[in-house]
Amino acid sequence: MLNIVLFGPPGAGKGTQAQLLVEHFNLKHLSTGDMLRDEISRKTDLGIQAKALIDKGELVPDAIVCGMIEKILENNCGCTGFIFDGFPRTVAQAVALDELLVRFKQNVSGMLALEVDKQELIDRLLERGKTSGRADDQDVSIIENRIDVYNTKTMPLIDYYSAQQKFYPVKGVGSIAEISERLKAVIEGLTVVL
Ligand code: B4P
Repeated sequence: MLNIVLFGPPGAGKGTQAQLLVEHFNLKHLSTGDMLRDEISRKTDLGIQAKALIDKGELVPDAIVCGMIEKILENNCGCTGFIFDGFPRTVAQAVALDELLVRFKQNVSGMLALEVDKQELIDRLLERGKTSGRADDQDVSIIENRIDVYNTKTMPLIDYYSAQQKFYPVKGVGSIAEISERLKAVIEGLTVVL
């Protein structure tokens, strides 16, 4: 199985690229952001709790997102692999993911990190905010908080996956098609060594 962690700051293009990669490699797309927004739209207890945090640009507690991922993995053991989009976002989540995958005799094949500078991230998210209806995309101070949270809580994952020789930085600026080709080339290299 091919298990890809698609990594990067808010606005790096994770969701955009994941859509293209799942089709190309026939993988299952797991976006914790999409799952949380689904809970919010259904006004579940979890969604109400998550909305208060997401609207401020803060992370949702590890236990909540890890529980959601565990349920999906249990129900999809037969598929060819996963693209994890926006998960893990903390070292605790990465440890939990490794432990979960071991239970299914799997591991993370590689962590592909999209690299985009801060001003480009802000411009992309504000642009999306004009049409997405996402409160967290409409205010520069909330976007900046999301980037700060990424720098303090999520960036340490680069060391975590580097220590496992699974960290692959990818330039995240250019056309969507160009970036997709860069990611595919890295993933095709991974399948050779699997
Ligand atoms: P996410 O849904 O993961 O939101 P995101 O970080 O903004 O990434 P997204 O995938 O939406 O954006 P993308 O980079 O594709 O999370 C939302 C919130 O949920 C988090 O802030 C957090 O509160 C919570 N959450 C989610 N997962 C969690 C976890 N594991 N633990 C705790 N909390 C969690 O793209 C952005 C925009 O850029 C798009 O509009 C796209 O059109 C544009 N774009 C993409 N590629 C481009 C390119 N090459 N050129 C120009 N524009 C491009």
